[in-house]
Amino acid sequence: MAGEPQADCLFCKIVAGDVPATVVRETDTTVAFRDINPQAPSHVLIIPKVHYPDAASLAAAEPVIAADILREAGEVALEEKAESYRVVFNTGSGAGQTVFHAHAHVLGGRGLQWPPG
Ligand code: IU
Repeated sequence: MAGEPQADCLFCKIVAGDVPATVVRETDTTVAFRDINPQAPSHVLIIPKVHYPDAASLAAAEPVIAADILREAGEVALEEKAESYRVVFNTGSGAGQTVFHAHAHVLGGRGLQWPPG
């Protein structure tokens, strides 16, 4: 069923506590944890506790939770003392998505180039 945990999903396992992660924030609907392969001095992932394969499908089914993720991005940036930061939703393998459970990357702590690669 839509939103239900998927047995083969790494981020569902992190939500369940079955795979360790360095959690920095948690709400009723989201978990924020440090990326294991950071691309900036501060690189935090924010995921919904429900399973949807990407940000757009999450927003279509659960718009309030999608908004929770954006609000959490601001809270993470504040806690990380990132005055400027970038929120990225890689969507599709051609855009670099490797984990098909919706997630926001929050990157900060250095200057960020535009356009991204
Ligand atoms: P992507 O947008 O799907 O490529 O992002 C997935 C991220 O998940 C990527 O930056 C990985 O470094 C990160 N990650 C993680 O934090 N912990 C893990 O166990 C695995 C991937 I696998």
